[in-house]
Amino acid sequence: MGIVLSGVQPTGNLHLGNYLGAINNWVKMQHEHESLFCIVDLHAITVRQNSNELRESVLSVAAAYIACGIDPKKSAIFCQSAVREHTELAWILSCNAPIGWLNRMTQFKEKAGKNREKAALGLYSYPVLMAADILLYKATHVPVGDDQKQHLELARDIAGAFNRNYETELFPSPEPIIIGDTTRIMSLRDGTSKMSKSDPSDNSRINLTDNTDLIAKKFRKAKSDMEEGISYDVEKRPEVSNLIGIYSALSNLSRDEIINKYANAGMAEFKSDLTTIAVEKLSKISSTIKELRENQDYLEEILSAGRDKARAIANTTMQEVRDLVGLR
Ligand code: AQP
Repeated sequence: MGIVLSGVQPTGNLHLGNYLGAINNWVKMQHEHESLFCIVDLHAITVRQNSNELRESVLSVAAAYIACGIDPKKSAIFCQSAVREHTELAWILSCNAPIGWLNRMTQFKEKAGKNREKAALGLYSYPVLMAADILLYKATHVPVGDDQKQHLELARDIAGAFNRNYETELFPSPEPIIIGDTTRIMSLRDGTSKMSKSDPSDNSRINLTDNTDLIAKKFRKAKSDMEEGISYDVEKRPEVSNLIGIYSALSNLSRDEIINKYANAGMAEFKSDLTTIAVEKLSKISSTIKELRENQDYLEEILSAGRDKARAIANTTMQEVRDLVGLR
């Protein structure tokens, strides 16, 4: 049995990418490991957030975790900023992380874009805070989508650097768990960029709270191409390949089985069946999110219990870290 840690930023509506790339795997893993699932609001503020929306969004993400199948009796669900040790450890780790390692992070380059000089320091050092999130609980397994692989490798390097610098074996090397063929769900409007909460076009993603009509509309409007039929080729047909990937992840059919199934069918039939499968999977999740969202007291209770469980572990680790570093 290991320790599982993962999280999502409360930056908007959770979408199919968050579900298939991350949360769906957490649900399975919580039965095999001690699990902690964080709502990473400190990561969210690396870009400007409205404070009221941020506070509310933490509750929505907690509701989504539970609706997707995270069992709060088994797993701790908590808000990152409620456990102050995350930021304390992040500072200490940042003193052990060479700038050269951070300079390689592609997500910073993508998110900062041309405005790099004006990007916040927190956006740049975000991966160090993520390393702290993981190492604070001595997590051994970190289930994430493919987009987080580089940050996980950095967390492993930072764990190694700290252990070497302080001649200790305090931090285990966290293993990235990236499961299945469909580990990066792409935008429905552009098959070369990932499905994302912050994409200005709502049509680019399927939100976990979308109703049947919206899901049908979004898949109907999803970009495809001029080629005949259904075939998988990420380079030449990124959008169609993404839809096949989504179909496969939702149905447990392999890509080849899907391609054979629609060998003589058109795009409209394929998209209509994809809608049916998505609605089947998501309608229960979306109605449970709505129900839970109306029960704020229950969500607050879950978050408090999760916070207490997380704090107990975080406290012990930080004491060990302070002793090693020589802090009073
Ligand atoms: N498109 C995706 N496909 C597969 N997995 C994904 N994840 C996110 N998008 C996809 C996985 O979901 C977990 C939580 O991600 P996050 O919300 O904390 O941050 P993110 O990766 O930056 O997601 P977004 O939607 O793009 O958020 P914004 O727009 O706020 O930056 C992670 O495990 C991630 O891999």
